[in-house]
Amino acid sequence: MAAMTTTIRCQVPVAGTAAAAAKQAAHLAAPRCNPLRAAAAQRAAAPRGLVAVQAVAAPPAPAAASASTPKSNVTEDKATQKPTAIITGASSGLGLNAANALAQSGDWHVIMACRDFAKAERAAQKLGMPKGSYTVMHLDLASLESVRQFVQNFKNSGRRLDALVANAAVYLPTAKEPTFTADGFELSVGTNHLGHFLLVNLLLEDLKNSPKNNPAGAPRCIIVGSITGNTNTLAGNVPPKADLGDLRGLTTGLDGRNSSMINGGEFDGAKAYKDSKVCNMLTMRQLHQRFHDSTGVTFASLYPGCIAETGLFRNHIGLFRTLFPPFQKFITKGYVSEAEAGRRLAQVVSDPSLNKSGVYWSWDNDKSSLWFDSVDGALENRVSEEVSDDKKGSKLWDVSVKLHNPT
Ligand code: LMG
Ligand code: NDP
Ligand code: PMR
Repeated sequence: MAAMTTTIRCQVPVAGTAAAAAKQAAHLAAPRCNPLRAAAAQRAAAPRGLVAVQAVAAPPAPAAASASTPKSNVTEDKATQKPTAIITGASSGLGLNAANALAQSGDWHVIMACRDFAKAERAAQKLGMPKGSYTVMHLDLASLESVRQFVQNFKNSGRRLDALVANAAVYLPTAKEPTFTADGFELSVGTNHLGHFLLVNLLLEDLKNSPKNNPAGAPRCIIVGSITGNTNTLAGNVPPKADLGDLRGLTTGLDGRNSSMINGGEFDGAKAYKDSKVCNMLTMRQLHQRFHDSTGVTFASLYPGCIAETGLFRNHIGLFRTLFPPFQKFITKGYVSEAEAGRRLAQVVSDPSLNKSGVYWSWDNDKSSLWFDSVDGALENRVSEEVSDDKKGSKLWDVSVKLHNPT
């Protein structure tokens, strides 16, 4: 194992076994070698690869802790610790309100995985989240190195992991030109999909090893999706529509040299966001198919409703931000408050009745259901043709693995 560094060749994992999950994680643990940053990556490659591979293969060794990877601060036996949920992007909107709902329940310890420490702490205090019910940890999904460092820090903390929520996202509807993550991926797909893809893979083993005595009954991994990525809905038909095509842009690196869009087309920020949501839902379905049986982890996605006042729209024009909430409240009736959306996400994390894996959950705001299989207000929803295309999902998985670990 110790020989695994960036030089390892990417192998497509054998689907459906826990060993495959561990192997997959070990491959992904090696840092991506961006040609533009080859020198820097080379300098940092060996130690980082080794640390991450060790962490995946065996329990973290406290002796290896350094200033940036703190020593275990939880010494209690994992089985007696409070169940722990990691929520990315918990400094505002949906993630913050879900963190609040879980923390206030008294049943969960929440790790708020955020790029802006101070903002997250202020937000938690403003909502009155009880001291000791949460920990803020640094995570910038726009940097794969930060993702790996976060995982290392979490493992070193000695905490158990019962739920992982991939919630953070950026939406850049007015951008004329693409911007890129530290690793050179278009920012929306790089953050919303590729950062989370690595995070989930590196933490799958911890979820699998969860002591299982949590309110949900089994460990859960939730990836937030959306209606706008599903073209079987009216909202999903507002242009520009999501469409991953044959993934030719993603295959060539999404770095703007060939294309910054997954389908190889011209840059469009609104489309890139919707495409990233398709990736989120496809990834959830792939995780379910590859790992549910072997790990016992429940994988799910959701559309929590249109939370029209969150920070997601910070980059939209002022007129949109003014008109969008009343439009959703009074015309589409798709509006939901941040607090209610947070409760919905918390329900998907913690409600024992929502234990079905591979599901995309939604709620019917006015209760006149178009959908089916109602469980405690949450409905098992249909996804679009593209999101239910498991061949495409499998290809997305393989290309995403390669992007994290190119040969
Ligand atoms: C782009 O604009 C933006 O340019 C981009 O920045 C990004 O935001 C992107 O998708 C996000 O949208 C899209 C633009 C063009 O839409 C608009 O926002 C313009 C507003 C047009 C106003 C129309 C009148 C509506 C009356 C309400 C007025 C109240 C307040 C307005 C509030 C505005 C905020 C939203 O969009 C269009 O082209 C307009 C038409 C889009 C309708 C598409 C519907 C297609 C339906 C096809 C049927 C599909 C069947 C599906 C079946 C599902 C059944 C379950
Ligand atoms: P917000 O902008 O309020 O929250 C997004 C969060 O993601 C923020 O905490 C933000 O951090 C964080 N974030 C952004 N970039 C990064 C990064 N590089 N690293 C770490 N964290 C990052 O939006 P919402 O609450 O609306 O969005 C949350 C989720 O809900 C998203 O997945 C979105 O797609 C989904 N969603 C939203 C809907 C809506 O109507 N709003 C509808 C359907 C789905 P910071 O505070 O530092 O900016
Ligand atoms: Mg949309 C019919 C219901 C409906 C719902 C539930 C949403 C949700 N939207 C609906 C309809 C419409 N929207 C219609 C008819 C229009 C044309 C006027 C419209 C427009 C629109 C715009 C311009 N809607 C938007 C935008 C955005 O910029 C948002 C977006 O697409 O971000 C990617 C958005 C959204 N509409 C929604 C939801 C949930 C969004 C937020 C995006 C998301 O998180 O997926």
